[in-house]
Amino acid sequence: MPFRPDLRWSDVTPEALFLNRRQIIAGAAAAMVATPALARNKWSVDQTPNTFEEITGYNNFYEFGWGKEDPVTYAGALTTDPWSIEIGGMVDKPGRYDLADVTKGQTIEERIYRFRCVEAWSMVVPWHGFELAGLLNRVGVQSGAKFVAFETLLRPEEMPGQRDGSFPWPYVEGLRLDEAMHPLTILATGLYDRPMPNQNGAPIRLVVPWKYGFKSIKSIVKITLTDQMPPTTWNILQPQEYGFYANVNPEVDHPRWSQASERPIGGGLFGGRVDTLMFNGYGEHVAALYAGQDLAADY
Ligand SMILES: Nc1nc2c(c(=O)[nH]1)N[C@H]1C(S)=C(S)[C@@H](COP(=O)(O)O)O[C@H]1N2
Ligand SMILES: [Mo]
Repeated sequence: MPFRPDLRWSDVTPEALFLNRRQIIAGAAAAMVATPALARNKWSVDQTPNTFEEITGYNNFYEFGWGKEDPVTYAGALTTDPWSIEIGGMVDKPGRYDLADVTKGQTIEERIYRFRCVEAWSMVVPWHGFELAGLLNRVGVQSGAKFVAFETLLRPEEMPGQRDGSFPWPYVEGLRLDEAMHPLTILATGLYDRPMPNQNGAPIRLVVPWKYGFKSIKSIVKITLTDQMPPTTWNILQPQEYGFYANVNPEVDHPRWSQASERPIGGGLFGGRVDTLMFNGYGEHVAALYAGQDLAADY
């Protein structure tokens, strides 16, 4: 997001060099198998994660500015403790839940997920988190609820980007209830065995790995169950470019650039583009959610 694919010189690196890099990485991955931090669970991809520096130094968090390095530069000022989430709408136990209460009883797992931004860059991130379904089941989703709406903190004193009044703050996102209940959908509280860095959405953010990155809303303070499709920030701003679903789809281009390939961050000297996978490679788990839908219309 938002206005251009961020092309770099590394995008034009010849494919032969990229293949060479894959061999180097394969060797590095083999050497790391014994590291406990990389223990796999069934939802994790078998790919070497990006470095901590890459994941925490190149971000989109417009509350802190429009540049990729604004979040790492300015997000340190965000107060993340105390933190609570207001959970409401069509739930049995609405209320304001302290962060400790939100995570209570949930199993925090490592999930190594691919992450694909709609701008056509990608990373592999070793998140720590728990299934959103665990929290929704605990608060009790009422029958008739069809969607989950999320909202980010509104705090312009600490978030310089929010002083830009032309943007419809706070950042809002939403999922259909079946998407929200899917085991791949997590609330992440950390990465690389550390609490979530502020620039990545401390203290708790959504991660939906088969959708474009903008769905994975950061620093959540409100979750609402509803029977109406909720408004979402990028759809409000540019509805013809960003839909509600935003499933990663190499066959449906953004009106201003192709989504057929992506630039893995950290490609460096040998970096090149790789093919983007349908549902970001998670199709075997999520394609059934969209049976009968026209994904070109429901983009
Ligand atoms: N509140 C909020 N959440 C957000 C954003 C944002 O600007 N504000 N940016 C989104 C976009 S466009 C992307 S690609 C991812 C980036 O996550 P990362 O910085 O952890 O890689 O966060 C998403 N969540
Ligand atoms: Mo993004």
